[in-house]
Amino acid sequence: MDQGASPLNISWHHGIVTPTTRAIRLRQKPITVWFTGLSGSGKSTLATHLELALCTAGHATFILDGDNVRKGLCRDLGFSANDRTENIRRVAEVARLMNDAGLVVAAALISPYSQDRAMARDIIGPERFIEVYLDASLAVCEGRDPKGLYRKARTGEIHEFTGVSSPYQPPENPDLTINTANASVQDAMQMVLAEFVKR
Ligand code: ADX
Repeated sequence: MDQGASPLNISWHHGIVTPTTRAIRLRQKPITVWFTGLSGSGKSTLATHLELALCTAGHATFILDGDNVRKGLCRDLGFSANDRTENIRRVAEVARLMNDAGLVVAAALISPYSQDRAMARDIIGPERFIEVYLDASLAVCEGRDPKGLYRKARTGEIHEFTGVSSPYQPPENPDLTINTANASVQDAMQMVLAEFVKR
């Protein structure tokens, strides 16, 4: 992202303590693991288990979960394409600040549009961004329906529901794809941790 002069006459004020210094202080490389997939594909579950594993190993972490940010930071946003783009933009900006603070971030958002995920990668920085696609079919996710939302989407009680009445564009070149219909949470975790260590 451009941190130089802007048309609003705002320029980036550099601190004396740098992101590198903060990361060294925390003895870790700040990364954002970005989970994308349909509702019910296991994003929040994996993000919480990843955080537990990393936290237990001594890392400083934070989870940015779509459902949670939509209760505060993004409470003014709905599920139109434009609102989802703005949702992803805000979360990506927060992830970037958290990475600058030295934290390892797990982001769990449907993030259904390829363009929005590319924007998130751009905002956070490709070297800090791991895109994990939770590849579970609509049938599997709808079968799970942990929040009863697919049922409501089918009866028309919820509009623009991803997979039912709103599109999901699967990533073409994710850093990692996990089929959560077959893999256990522990298996999936091992795959994510392996990718994390690789970085
Ligand atoms: S995103 O598309 O903008 O990335 P996000 O991950 O923040 O979505 O929020 C998705 C969560 O909102 C789902 O887990 C679900 O609980 C809830 N939700 C409510 N309405 C919808 C909808 N129309 N489409 C998808 N998710 C919805």
